[in-house]
Amino acid sequence: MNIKLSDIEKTNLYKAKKIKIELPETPLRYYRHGWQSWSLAAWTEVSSPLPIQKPHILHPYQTDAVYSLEEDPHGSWLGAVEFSNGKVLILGALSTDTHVFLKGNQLEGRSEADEAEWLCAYGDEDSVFSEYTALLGKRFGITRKPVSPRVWCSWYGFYSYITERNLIQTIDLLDDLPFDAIQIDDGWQKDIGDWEPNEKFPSGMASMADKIKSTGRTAGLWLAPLLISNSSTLFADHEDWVVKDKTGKYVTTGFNVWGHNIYTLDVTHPDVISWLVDLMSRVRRWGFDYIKLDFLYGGAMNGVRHARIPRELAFRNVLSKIREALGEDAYLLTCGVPILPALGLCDAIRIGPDVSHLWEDYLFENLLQNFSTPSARNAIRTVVNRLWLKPLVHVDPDVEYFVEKENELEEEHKSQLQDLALICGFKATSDLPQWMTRQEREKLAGFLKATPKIGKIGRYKYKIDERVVDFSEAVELAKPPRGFALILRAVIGWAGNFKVIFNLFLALDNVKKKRRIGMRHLG
Ligand code: 9PG
Repeated sequence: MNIKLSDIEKTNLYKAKKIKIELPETPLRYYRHGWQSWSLAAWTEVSSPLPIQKPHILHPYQTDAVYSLEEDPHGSWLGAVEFSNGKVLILGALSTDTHVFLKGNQLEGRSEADEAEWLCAYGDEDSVFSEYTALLGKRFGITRKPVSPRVWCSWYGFYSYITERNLIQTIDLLDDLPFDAIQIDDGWQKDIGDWEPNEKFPSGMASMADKIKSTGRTAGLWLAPLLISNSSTLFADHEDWVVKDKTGKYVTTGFNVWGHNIYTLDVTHPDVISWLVDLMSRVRRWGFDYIKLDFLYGGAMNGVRHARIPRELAFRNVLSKIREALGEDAYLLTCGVPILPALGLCDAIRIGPDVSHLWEDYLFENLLQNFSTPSARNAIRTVVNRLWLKPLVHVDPDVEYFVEKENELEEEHKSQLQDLALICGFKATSDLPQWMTRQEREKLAGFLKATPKIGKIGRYKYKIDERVVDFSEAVELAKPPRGFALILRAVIGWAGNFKVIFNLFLALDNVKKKRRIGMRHLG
């Protein structure tokens, strides 16, 4: 289907497998919307398009691998362009399994499935995005929970070095801080796929949930239920549940964060679905009512599945079974999740990459122009650019920091994270009470209690009560490297594609993490 911008009165809906809108002039900027939580969402300059993301080994982790090598500006489900008159044209799908490209002076939407429904709207940025949001809400549904809980999450405090003993100590020290939920993150399980407590949790998960609930809070638990490690018992027992590609090779769901090869379960396999349903019921029986499901993109990756249905639809179907098994009364946060297919089926979505106690990561951001790796700045950029999702679902910007210990963020950067969380209306931290000074503890308590009035005054500018906050600097994308840095980038980008080198890099990162939380600090 071919349309001209002049055909678009204000708002139009079309049904097509492929739709092309001819633009009267080359737009100034393109709004690129990444596939899953950690993928970049940003307005990019059409005159200097972003290069193909490096290193390639990270593509399955950070992008929709099907489109990772596309050179034209592109994104998942929607794309928007900004013209010299400041007006914005949005092309947004109301169906899963769709992708948008900017090819010269054409905005093009494509569906991997059958005909998709598309919204084209032209006008003021906020109003065209609101029109899209309103239609998405009608088609996909919105969260029914009025507010999101204030969460203490274990990840950035303990990483996977969490133990029952340290957690109990932390819970006790959180004492009267106004958290509604305490969520145990990665590190409690036997293996990816074997969702039973490991030897660091000798009392078991029901006992941990009881401990949390005895403080009057909701117990939360992290799982990556769609992933499977080749080291797990699940893999040994059910190798046939794993998604393979057309040549019969396992689809790699990323590199081996947990020290093994990580694959993904076939979410269309009836036995996998029953296994997932059982798992969700077990977690509820243990006593967890706040559930963070992570690395969900695995369920929508390209591959051969039992049922031949479009990959994102397959994922949406299984998420709806998961939701049903958890029950509407559970609070479900999805993470590492393809955004559109999750709408209406969860209460909150992580809408950016991981934060970190570092503002930026020179190697990834400046040299490789990779904006999906953990850093405070990367998180802020993508979250600010995804705030249009707020009317549909609670938007999780990841955690905020308050303590100075083992944290390299400047006060100003910590404040930016905190302000963004106030704007999102989703508050969380992993700061260890063991590390807090009295003032830091008071600051955190004040933040958790605050309910300011939020107003938007520009693309990146907000008002929090009477205070103006501006994220314009944070969202800027690092310019492509020049001179020697360009050579360095080529070498590092190339070297990073070798598993051995990448694993070495990961091992070093782990040493740093372990040192940072060093159990010596915990007494
Ligand atoms: C637990 C964490 C936390 C965090 C999630 C997710 O290697 N990686 O590319 C990578 C990306 C994200 C990530 C971990 C590793 O973080 O966002 O909040 O739950 O998993 O493992």
